[in-house]
Amino acid sequence: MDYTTLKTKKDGEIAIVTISRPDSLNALNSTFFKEFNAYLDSIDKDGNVKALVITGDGKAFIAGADIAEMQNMSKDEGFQFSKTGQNTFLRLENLNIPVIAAINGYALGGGCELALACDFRISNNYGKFGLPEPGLGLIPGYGGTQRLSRLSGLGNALFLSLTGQMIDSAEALRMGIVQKVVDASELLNESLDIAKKIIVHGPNAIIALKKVIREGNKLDLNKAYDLESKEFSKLFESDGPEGMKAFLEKRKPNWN
Ligand code: CO8
Repeated sequence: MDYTTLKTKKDGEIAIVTISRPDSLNALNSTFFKEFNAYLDSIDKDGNVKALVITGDGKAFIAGADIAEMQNMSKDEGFQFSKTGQNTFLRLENLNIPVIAAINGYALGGGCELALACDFRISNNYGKFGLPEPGLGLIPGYGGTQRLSRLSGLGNALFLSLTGQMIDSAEALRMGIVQKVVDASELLNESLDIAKKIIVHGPNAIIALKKVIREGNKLDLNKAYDLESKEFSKLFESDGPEGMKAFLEKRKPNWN
């Protein structure tokens, strides 16, 4: 498929997608959501993608949902636009491969929300984060109100969303919103290096980790421990035997 809002490529088994609407700082519109879902379909079909890196074209990661498209929406259209975004970002969050946001500039509103749906975030020193929606008379509508408070705590979520204040990457690191800050020239290489370190691990262990950490976070603690034991034990019938055998034989595991 030819995309108008995305640039896609692969580095070995790692897919890289660049959100590309530079004239509007990569603002998310309906076409983006259609194309991004088609792109996720293509990753599923490919069968040989082990990690996904998401970045933005130009000086922005994503400056939010497209305000020009939203301004004339009715209440019902606004609800639908919010649900489309929520469903897309839930799909992203639930992919069974690691997803890294490589944040190259403004990550505002819906752009910050997309980053929050990734497994973790690497930012360059130009990264800027914020939820400026209340200044537009809106609130975040792609799951960001819930993800930010779970990631960074109620105080930080309320502070950032009520003030609409933009913070830099150092502050985002301090709040636990990004996990690493690197020089601008290193952003993509560093993100790919991290992805490469992850994908040598047992593929079923990666799926189990994402499931246990993400689902466990929503459960009562005892139920979360049960989920951990269940997923841990299942690995004794998939990646575990080969991983442990390879360690004892002082060789790299062959996950096939
Ligand atoms: N939507 C549409 N166009 C945008 C957006 C956006 N979010 N952000 C920037 N643009 C456009 C500008 O209008 C401008 O277009 P033009 O050249 O035609 O005038 C172009 O991009 C360049 O932008 P600026 O000239 O403003 O660039 P600056 O470097 O001066 O400023 C900023 C950069 C600070 C990022 C500034 O552009 C800005 O404040 N952008 C808006 C940020 C924002 O408010 N984002 C939140 C949007 S709302 C949202 O995301 C809600 C998500 C939940 C939706 C739920 C569904 C209903």
